[in-house]
Amino acid sequence: MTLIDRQQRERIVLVGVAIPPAGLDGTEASLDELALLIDTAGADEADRIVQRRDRPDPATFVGKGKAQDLLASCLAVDADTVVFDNELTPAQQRNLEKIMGRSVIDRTAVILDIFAQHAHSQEGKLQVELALLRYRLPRLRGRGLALSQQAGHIGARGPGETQLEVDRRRLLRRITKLEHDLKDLNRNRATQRKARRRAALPSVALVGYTNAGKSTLLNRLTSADVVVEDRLFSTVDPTTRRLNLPGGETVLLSDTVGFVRKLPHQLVEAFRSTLDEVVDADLLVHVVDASADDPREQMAAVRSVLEEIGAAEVPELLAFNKSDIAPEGKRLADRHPGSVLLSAVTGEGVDALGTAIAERLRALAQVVELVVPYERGDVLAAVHREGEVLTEAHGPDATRVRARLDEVGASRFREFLVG
Ligand SMILES: Nc1nc2c(ncn2[C@@H]2O[C@H](COP(=O)(O)OP(=O)(O)OP(=O)(O)O)[C@@H](O)[C@H]2O)c(=O)[nH]1
Ligand SMILES: [Mg+2]
Repeated sequence: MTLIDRQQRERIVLVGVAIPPAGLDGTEASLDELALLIDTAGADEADRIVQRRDRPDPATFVGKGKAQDLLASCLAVDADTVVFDNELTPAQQRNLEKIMGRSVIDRTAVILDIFAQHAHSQEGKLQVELALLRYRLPRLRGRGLALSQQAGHIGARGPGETQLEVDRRRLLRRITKLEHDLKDLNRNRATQRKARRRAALPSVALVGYTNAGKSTLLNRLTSADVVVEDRLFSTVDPTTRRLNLPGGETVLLSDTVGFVRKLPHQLVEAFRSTLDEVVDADLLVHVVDASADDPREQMAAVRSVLEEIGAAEVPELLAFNKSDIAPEGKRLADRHPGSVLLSAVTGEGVDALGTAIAERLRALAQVVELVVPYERGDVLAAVHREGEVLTEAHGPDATRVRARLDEVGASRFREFLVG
């Protein structure tokens, strides 16, 4: 199921192509991250090649000359695999493998590989497998005509059908099965979410760049025992815990998968249901590693993933973490009004975060009471859609609703408010 051989540490040549608007600096930074990713996947960087191009070569991504340089580098360092930071089309990948005589993969494959290693829950495993198969499907290649001309088992293989078609069909069948199984699990998850909403507990999701300290913070806040590691994508399976805030309120706090630059869209698709926890949250705590080389770039990467999954509108509270090892932490926090500076390891600032979460939630939602006449089913539906209905009682000619609404909602339904 994996793409990188873990029996031994493979030697890898990294390739980054700067295509405008990306500059060489950004490409180097992205390659540094790719080096961390392949290290997490269990391999070592043996060499790296950077090129600037206006557009990718349709056949080989890099130009002809650069492809020869790349081959020379592979031979010089005795590389096992070449990893492109840019996403390759199946045809480019095939052509490059022919030239290099070794496997050529891209960043997407590396990330999928790490996820495959780290998924433990049933749902997580299915999601990763689905993402991997969708990545593989267009990359299936024939095993040559010789195989395809062999007589198949009677009934199993039609005349002249190639091994490639058989493989393709098998893959497609598996994909359909996975989609089906995941749909069942999704239904469960949606039911759980509804139950939580009925319990009327606000939900808060920890989001952020991979390795920012989300799991450490969840553990610190709720004494959960989520795995914490100094490597990328430690968390693939989300965990939710109850958290009691300083003001006495209880909220549900979820840990989620970390984000990274260029998170593969196959993964975002496959993890849709997990990521719905983020989309449906009342508040996001965006955890930022204040000790990172470029925290602002990581924040931008996180926000672009949030946008991609449709969570751009969810209110966000910035939490600058690792204050114990980040000399720049204070300056960062000052530059972002309303943010909190903390250390999930030493506990410094963690209480302040709890207070900030409670304040933000209070500002976001107030519990109001409405009386909606039966003929205004439209209003009742809108309240359900926009707010969180806590109780509903049916009188002789109207419904009495207690609901949590934000300020905008509360003013929109002004004429139905009571008390
Ligand atoms: N010095 C310091 N290290 C921290 C702090 N918070 C987390 N770490 C370390 O940062 C590393 C990553 O922490 P995790 O909690 O696994 O990070 P994460 O955001 O859950 O990462 P993924 O699940 O991989 O996305 C671990 O080695 C932690 O010990 C902190 O406040 N200070
Ligand atoms: Mg984690």
